[in-house]
Amino acid sequence: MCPASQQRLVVVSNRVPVPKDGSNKAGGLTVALEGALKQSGGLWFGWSGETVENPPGEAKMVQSGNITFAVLDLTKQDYDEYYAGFANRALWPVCHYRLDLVQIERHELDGYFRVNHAFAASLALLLRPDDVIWVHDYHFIPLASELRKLGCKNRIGFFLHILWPPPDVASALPAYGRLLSSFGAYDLVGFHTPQDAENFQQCLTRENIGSSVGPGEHHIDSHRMRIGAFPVGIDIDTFGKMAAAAEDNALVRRTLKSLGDRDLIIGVDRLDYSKGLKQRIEAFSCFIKSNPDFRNHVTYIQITPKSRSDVPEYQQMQREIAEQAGWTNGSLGEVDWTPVRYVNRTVGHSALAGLYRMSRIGLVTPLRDGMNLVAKEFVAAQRPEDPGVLILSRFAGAAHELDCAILVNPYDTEACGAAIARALQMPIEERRERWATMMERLRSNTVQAWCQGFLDSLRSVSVESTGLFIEHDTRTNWSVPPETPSP
Ligand code: GDG
Repeated sequence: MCPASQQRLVVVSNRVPVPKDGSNKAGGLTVALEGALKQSGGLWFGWSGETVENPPGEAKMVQSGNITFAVLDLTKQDYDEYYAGFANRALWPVCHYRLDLVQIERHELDGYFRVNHAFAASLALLLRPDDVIWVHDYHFIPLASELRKLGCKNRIGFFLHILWPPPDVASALPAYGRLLSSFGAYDLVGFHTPQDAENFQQCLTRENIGSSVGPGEHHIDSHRMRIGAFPVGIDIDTFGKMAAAAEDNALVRRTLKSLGDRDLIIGVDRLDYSKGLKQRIEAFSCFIKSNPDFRNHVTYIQITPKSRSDVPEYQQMQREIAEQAGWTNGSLGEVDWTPVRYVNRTVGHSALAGLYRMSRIGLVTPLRDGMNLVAKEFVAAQRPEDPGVLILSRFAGAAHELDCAILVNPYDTEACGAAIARALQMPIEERRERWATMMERLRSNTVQAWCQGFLDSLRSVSVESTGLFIEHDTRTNWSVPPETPSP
C-alpha cells in the first residue's frame, strides 16, 4: 500500500474540464481540484457533455501532464432521464426547498440509477486498489454503492455542492429511503454548512438507517461513515489581483463610461429559480419607489447566463424574469436612464472581477443556496480603501462565514429595498470594517484549504472500515437498478 500522500486521487463530477486548445477558462474550484490531482497524479472522470446515439461503454481519455481526463458520452434518453430529469427536476428542487416544482417520473428515477450504474462500471475498469475517490454532487449520489457492488474497496468520499434539507422536506424525494441508504457506501460525506450536515444525519436517524454515534459519525452495520461541514472557499489572492488588473479591461472601462456618475449595483447568477431574481428586481423597484432621490443616480446590472434551458421550469422562468426587468424599466425608467440592465450572457472572468470592483453594492439574494461563490468573489474583488457593500441572503451558505454583510430575508422585498438604501449611505469606516472582517474569514478558508481539508479527512479514514457496505432498502420496494449498462 502506498503512503497516503502518494495515493492517486480520482475525482468524479458530472462535467469534466477536459483541456482544449490550451485555453484556460477554469474557475477557482476547477483549478483547486486540478492542483490536488497534480500533487499525486490523478484521474478526473465524468460526463463528456455530449449525447450520441450509441455511446461506447469505455471512457474517452485525454492525458495532460500527470492528470488523465476520462469521459463518457450519454444517450439522449440518459441525458433526459438522469440529468434533465431526476437530477434537475427532482433532486435540485427538493434540495432547494421547492417542493412545488418537483416532478416525479418513475422512468427518470430508473434512468438516474441506470446512468450511475454505467458510470461505476466504466470507472471500475480504471481504478487501482490504492486510489482515493472523491465524488462530487447530486448527480452521483449512488455511485459509491454501485462501485461497492462491483467489489471496490477504495476510500470513497462525497461532497454535496447544494443544500441538504431537513427530513420533512428531503422525504419528498422519490426513492428517498433507497437514495439515503446508498450514501452509506461513502466513507466521508461533506456539506457546505453544519446545518446541512445536521439535516442529513437527522434524515438517516429518522429513516432508521444505521445509528448515529454522535455528530459527524454514523455507523451502518460495521461501516463507519463520517459526516462533516467543509465550506468551499475561493482563491482570494488570485481573484483580488485579477480584479485590480481588470480596471483596465475594455468592457469594464466601457461600462464605467456608460454609467456616468451613477452608482453601480451588481448581481451575478446563473439563471435559476433558486437565485431569487424576481424578488431581487422587485426589491430594487421598492428601493427606487421609496427613495426617489436616487432616481437616475444608480444602475442595477444583473448578469445572468442561461442555464438548463431544456428543463421546462427554466424556460418559463426565463420569460418571467425578462418580462419583469422590461416592465420595471418601462415603469421606472427615464429617456436617459435604464434602471435595470438585464444581461443573459456570460461575461469573461476578468471583466466580471472588474465589474465587482467598481460596484457600490453586490446584491446576492438567493432564496436558497448551498454556498454562493459570487458573494465571496465580490468581497475579494473590492478596493481596500473604498470597498463596496455586500447585501447577502441569510439563506445562502455563505452567510455563515460572511455575517458582516448586510444579511437580508430575500422574500421580504421591502426590507431588501431598505438594505439597498442603507448600503448606499453607509459611512466609509463601517464599509471598511465590515469588509476587513469578511476578508479575514475568506483568507482563513481558501478553496485550496477546502480541498486539502476534505482529502485529509478522507485519507485519514481507516482502511479496515471501507468496503463493508451493505445496501439497505427497508422502506421502499423500488426495484433494484438494472444490471446492464445503458445502451
Ligand atoms: C453550486 C451551488 C455552490 C456566473 N456567471 C458568470 C460566471 N459565473 C460564476 C461565478 C461563480 C459561479 O459561476 C457560480 O457559483 P455559485 O456558487 O454562485 O452558484 P452555482 O452555479 O449554483 O453552484 C452553490 C457552488 O456549487 C460551489 O460549491 O456555491 O451553492 O449551487 O464562480 O463567478 N463566471 C463568468 N461569467 C459569468 O457570466 N466567467
